[in-house]
Amino acid sequence: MQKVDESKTIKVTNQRYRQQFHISTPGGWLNDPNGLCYFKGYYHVFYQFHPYSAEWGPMHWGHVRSRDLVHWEQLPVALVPGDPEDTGGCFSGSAIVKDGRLYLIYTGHHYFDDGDQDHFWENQNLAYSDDGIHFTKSKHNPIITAPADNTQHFRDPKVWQKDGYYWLILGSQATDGLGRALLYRSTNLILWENQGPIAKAKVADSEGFMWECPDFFRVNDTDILLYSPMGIKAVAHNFLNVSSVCYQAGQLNYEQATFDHGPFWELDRGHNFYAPQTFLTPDKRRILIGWMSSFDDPMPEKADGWAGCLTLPRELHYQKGQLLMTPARELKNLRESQVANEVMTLASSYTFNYDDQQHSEQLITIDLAPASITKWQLESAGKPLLTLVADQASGDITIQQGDLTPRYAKFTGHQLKLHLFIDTSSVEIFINDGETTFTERYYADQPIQTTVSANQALPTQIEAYQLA
Ligand code: DQQ
Repeated sequence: MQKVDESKTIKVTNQRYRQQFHISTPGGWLNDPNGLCYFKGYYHVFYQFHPYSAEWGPMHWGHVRSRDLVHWEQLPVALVPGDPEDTGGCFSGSAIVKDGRLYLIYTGHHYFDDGDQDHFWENQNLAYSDDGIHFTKSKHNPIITAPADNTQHFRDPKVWQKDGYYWLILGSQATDGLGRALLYRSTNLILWENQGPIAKAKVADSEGFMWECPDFFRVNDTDILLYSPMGIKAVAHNFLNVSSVCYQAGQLNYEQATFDHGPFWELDRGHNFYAPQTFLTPDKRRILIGWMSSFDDPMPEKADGWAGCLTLPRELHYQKGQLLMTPARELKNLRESQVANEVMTLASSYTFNYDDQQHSEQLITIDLAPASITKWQLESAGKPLLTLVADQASGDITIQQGDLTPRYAKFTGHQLKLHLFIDTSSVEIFINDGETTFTERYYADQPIQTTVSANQALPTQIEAYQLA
């Protein structure tokens, strides 16, 4: 395998936006989470990584591991591109443990030699490791090449095991220009049979011209296809990011390779969420981690030699026809001390008054009344950086991030429960037990203050924790 040229890697020059408890690079660019798994006593997370600049470039696989899903240790780069089957990049993929060995299945990206970045082809490859640190690319590569009815978009394998077979779902664009998810089957991870598409867009503008980063898993007796479609045009308050994250719920018939599924829904309603991937913990919880950005987001941290981070791990649940995300229970281990615990009537405004709000967790439960309008705000140097407004009468939740256009969600019920994780340059907001999430970045050059307010007196409970 090629090696990273350590003399050319970019270094972090300013700590001002560095995250405290989110996975980010030691310096350089990060995008999708890859290869989420549990192997020999560690959780492993890999990520799309460009170590030589804070911009996207030839993709490597960066690597961290953790004993507890909360504290992460950087490891050497796992995959370096430039070998014959990944000349232009080691693109996204996934991991599986077989016979005590950790396997990575990833996309080899290749450019045609004409200088046009849109002129490429892709295949799928295998690498393995016995210690979970050092990886060898398989001599069998490539293990999958694109079928005849596919365009150049053919990437992001997600692998799992069921009923004596390995299964794999791939992001694809059919030659008719529509995004789809292709199912493959294998007995040995090397030879794969194409089972055909299990789901496909009907119209590119409303369902996507390419489905990136597909994932397929079962939660609460329901099969979920999760994917990141490109090219869906905004409709009212939906699909406002440059690319979306959607899911469809149903039942997969493995023998016939047919997926009987319902409509597709957007997963997270925030500005900064893309390309998530899931895995199963040893105690069988389905955990999701996403990229907390997207390609067109402003990222002021680039000036400091790094770019992008991953979301916190989130537990998935499927209830009442909806995929819910809640913070992984392990995140309680980040709590250092309780800094607020109040039962009160929220009359106009409450200001959190502990010191380091930039590394904290807040839980706010408000009993709503007809026509109540409640607001949570993060500001710095007198300037609002994030503002969330919940309007009981319309059922609208709106979030404003700086000068960007707002994002929206709907809510119902008599309570508004906000669960927030604030890190140096991000806020993840879990609403009403995971019915809605907003994933957001912010950039403050002065300490921040957070407030919650209402247009009328509302019974409210507030808890906050300093996070280490
Ligand atoms: N990012 C990877 C691709 C994937 C895209 C390249 C999604 O494999 O489709 O960095 O962000």
